[in-house]
Amino acid sequence: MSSDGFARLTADEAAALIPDNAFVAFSGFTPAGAAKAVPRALAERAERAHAAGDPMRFRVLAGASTGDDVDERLAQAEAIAWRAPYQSSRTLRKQINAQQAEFVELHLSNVGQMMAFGFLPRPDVAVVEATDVTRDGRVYLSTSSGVTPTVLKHADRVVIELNRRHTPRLAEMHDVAILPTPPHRSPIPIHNPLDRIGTPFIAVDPDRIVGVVETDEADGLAPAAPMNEVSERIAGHIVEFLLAELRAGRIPPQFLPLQAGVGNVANAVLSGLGSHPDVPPFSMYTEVFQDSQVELMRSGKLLGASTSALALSDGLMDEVCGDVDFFGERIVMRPTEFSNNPGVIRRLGVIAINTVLEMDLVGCANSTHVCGTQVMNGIGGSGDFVRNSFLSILVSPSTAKNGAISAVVPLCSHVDHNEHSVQVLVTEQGLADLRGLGSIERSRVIAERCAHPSYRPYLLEYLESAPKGHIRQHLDRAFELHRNLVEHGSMLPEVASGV
Ligand code: 0RQ
Repeated sequence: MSSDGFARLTADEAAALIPDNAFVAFSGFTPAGAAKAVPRALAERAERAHAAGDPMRFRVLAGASTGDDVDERLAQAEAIAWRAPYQSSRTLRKQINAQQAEFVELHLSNVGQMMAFGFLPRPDVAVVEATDVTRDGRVYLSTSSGVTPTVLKHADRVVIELNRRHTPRLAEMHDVAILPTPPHRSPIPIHNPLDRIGTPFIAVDPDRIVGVVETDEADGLAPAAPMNEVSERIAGHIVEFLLAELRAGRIPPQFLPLQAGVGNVANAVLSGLGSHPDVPPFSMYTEVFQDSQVELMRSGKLLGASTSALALSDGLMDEVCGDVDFFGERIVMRPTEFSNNPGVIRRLGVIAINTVLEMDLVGCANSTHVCGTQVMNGIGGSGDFVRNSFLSILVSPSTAKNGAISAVVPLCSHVDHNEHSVQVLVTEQGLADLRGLGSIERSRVIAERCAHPSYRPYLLEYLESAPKGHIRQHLDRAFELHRNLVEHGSMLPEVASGV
């Protein structure tokens, strides 16, 4: 026994406590704070069971995507039967699209309350990475919060991965609270991104903690990909637009909190805003704190950030964890039901910038399904922000796969965000401000400003030749570009027609 009073287990011993078909909840929001040693051991155990002819698959939940040790490794072991609410693993994606694993895609803000309402089962086992656990059951989380507080509240049994790599001072960034179920809710008292409403730990009944596995491992996030010309051009359009809004007085002089999705474009927008002398210092209310934000915070341009995870590459994580005196008062890590809370996002007036796969002439957008059938990652937190933000900006390169795919299509093959929520669409070609436009005007602006020149004439012809209606659509041609792609490997009309 150690000073905290909990049994020390090897990862194999902890994995042996998890039976076939168990509902297992892992900590993690991106690779940040994800369980590591136990899911690896669980994958090996499943492989041994399969080799012996025995079934062994699990229902898996985490805050969002995870590190490779959870989704990728367990999927390689063919050990995931069911997954929610989001994933980004290549192997698991293939299995979901081949219907070998079930995938329940959810708005991330909803996951905790769906468990609390009984809409999702209670986890049989929670495997949670922490920096500390006390004899009376206080669990101090590591580099993410996600859905872990709710999972710890509801799981039958808890295994702690005590990761010595992360400083216990991460507690200074955590603000843990759990929403009560209706009718016992009251307004959430977050009036500024850095307001704190909870405690730095989660209190768990110590009798449910079945053991502690000691680890010493980094989250293993790779550094952000360098910006490219397309993302810089998209960022340029957004920065210009936001500055014009600021000058017109529609964005107040102190600016408004930003949310930016993951990836290249988000990095380019943040660095564009960060280096522009006319943009005042701003704050963020977002779900992941990423590499580009560290330097912005150091420079004083980023005043503070509310997030659900520190999704930082290892070197920058060391920098942040090594200077908690500076970062501790500028970063608040919250459970996703708060970081992505629709009411708080609307109250704060968040400006949301998210990436989509495709956008259509109606103003709808698809974040999740290629050609309406093949899931990429999931809706994640994008819906929480798109629907509730002060300004909702959706971006995409105008083409994918070397021009074979147009991101602007007559009708999205799957809709995650509809025209009632989407306000601004941006590609490297230009920016379509859809606020106040009727549907025909909106369609023209999207085709003219956002479509790639190789697809623009097709889209304009499609629109002008369509039967009149509040929305113009050719019911027989709406998916012609998608059919071209499936049948000829390219959406390009001339490839499809053999011209
Ligand atoms: O495929 O990697 O094989 O080349 O999709 O596309 O352009 O690299 O962009 O990595 O940002 O992903 C929407 C998936 C975009 C992501 C999506 C192909 C393209 C490439 C990836 P390859 P890019 P990204 C976070 C908010 C939903 C969740 C969310 C996502 C691959 O942003 O999952 O927003 N979003 N969370 O070639 C077929 C198309 C395609 C296409 C691109 N139309 N058809 N393939 N690709 N467009 C909120 C926070 O606060 C963080």
